[in-house]
Amino acid sequence: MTVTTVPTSPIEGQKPGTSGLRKKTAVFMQPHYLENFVQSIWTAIDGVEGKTLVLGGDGRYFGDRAAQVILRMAAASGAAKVIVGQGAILSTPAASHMIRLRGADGGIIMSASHNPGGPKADFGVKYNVANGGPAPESVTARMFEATKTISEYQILEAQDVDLSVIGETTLGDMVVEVVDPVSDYADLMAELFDFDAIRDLFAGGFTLRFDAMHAVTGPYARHILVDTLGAPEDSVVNAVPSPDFGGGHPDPNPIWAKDLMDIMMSPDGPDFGAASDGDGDRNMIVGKGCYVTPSDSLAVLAANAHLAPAYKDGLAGIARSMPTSGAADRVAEALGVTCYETPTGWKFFGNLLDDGRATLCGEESAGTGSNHVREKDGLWAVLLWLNILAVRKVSVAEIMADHWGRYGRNYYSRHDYEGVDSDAANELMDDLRGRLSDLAGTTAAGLTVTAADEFAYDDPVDGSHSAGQGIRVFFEGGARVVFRLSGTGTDGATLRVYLESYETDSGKFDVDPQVQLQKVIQAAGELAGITVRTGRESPDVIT
Ligand code: G16
Repeated sequence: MTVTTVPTSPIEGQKPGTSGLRKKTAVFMQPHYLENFVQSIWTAIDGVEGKTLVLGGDGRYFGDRAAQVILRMAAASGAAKVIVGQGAILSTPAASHMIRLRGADGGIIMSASHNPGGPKADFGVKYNVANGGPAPESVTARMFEATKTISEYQILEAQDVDLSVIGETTLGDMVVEVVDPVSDYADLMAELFDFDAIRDLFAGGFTLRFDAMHAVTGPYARHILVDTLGAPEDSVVNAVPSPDFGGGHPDPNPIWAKDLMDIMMSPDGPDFGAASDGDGDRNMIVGKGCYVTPSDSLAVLAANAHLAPAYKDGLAGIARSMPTSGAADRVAEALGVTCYETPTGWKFFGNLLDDGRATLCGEESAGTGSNHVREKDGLWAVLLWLNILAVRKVSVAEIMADHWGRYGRNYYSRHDYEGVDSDAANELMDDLRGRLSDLAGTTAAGLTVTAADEFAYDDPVDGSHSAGQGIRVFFEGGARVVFRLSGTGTDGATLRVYLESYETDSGKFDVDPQVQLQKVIQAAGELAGITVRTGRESPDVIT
């Protein structure tokens, strides 16, 4: 087999975003596009010679072809071994676990996460480092630099590797090991949680609906929830991964998982509902008649984690992304541990987890996880909830009422304006930025601004500094609005407006968040001139 050196030239726009490089599938399928980026990953990590990598993805369109290219490029550049999920499938948390379990040097995950898949939708590639977590900014910056100067890449001339058969084979001098994508991950979950208690819960008639959204968690959820824990077969729905996610949008929120929401809000709905996204790292939690926001879910999991074997000795600390609500901070305070506030992006939790400063992490964008891997983990969150419910023997609604009674309720909502003209979105942010120092003391929608700034983060472990991470406006009474442009979209710009207020009056714990937050919503619109600048009267997605 021969190694071919292919001349190429830089392709614009290969800058990794919040989570790897995400583009339209057709863009990724252009000549040299994937190859340029993969070679740039090799450059950023000082080559792959002699290294062991993990490779997998969420099964979306083009993943099978991309896997063959990545394997041939790894072989051409001297990698010793690539461990691949059967059929090129690995959920993001399972890939993170595999990297750690096998002591691999890193891994490539082919996914655009919650973005739709298919020839007209999105594809993505991200690199995870040896701790199992997303490459930190220093590494992604080197990747981007390499994409700007690349002049050639190396690829092996070879036939496709059969990724449907578990076992070892070789590609040139490189070993390719095809592994079952589910079993190691399932073993880890069995170590963390009290599976006997969850089995008893189901045996006692507890009902569950897990919506895999035609994405990667289907096989994982079937194996763990149905085959191992005894949930009825029909508890896991949309469980067969498809390259275009059944034509759907595999984002577990009340909009895109509306079927699940409708069932959970019906009088004869199951006791517990959950959904996960394209690559299995996000989760949505719903009780009967009770949606749990991701921010609240993090707080409840933190307050109750000691009920699961893995966390019985308590938490070293909690970490949340800045736009996530302050609900977890109140739990951290009660537990006497630190709650770290990081920029959006799971990569920022890596150092805190590695350094033993945080045990649980979470984000408003439907991500929760712990130090068991270095990615957020959808099924892990579902299992921790089930473990807690199995021990406490109360409903989700009762857990929430109890939680708010103790800590107060952080009302929370995120309004997304999608596909906004990029220049208009940038001008909106620039204009706000320019007025930040003048906002304190002014009022908007009758709310007085107490402080306003642009969030920046100094990593307490490696001292790295990340600026420009979202504009925050604080109001009297504990309300807050955050403005940020998404780093994961592929169409124009997505303006995210994060809205929060705090309530301690238990008589006001059951208000519709959109009603409770009405003034904050109005203030956000006034402060940023959202309608004028974006031309939108209302958000596209409300979570
Ligand atoms: C990724 C990141 C998350 C982030 C989310 C949204 O999630 O891993 O940390 O919160 O994107 O980011 P943005 O607001 O920039 O779009 P995923 O599930 O898409 O990989």
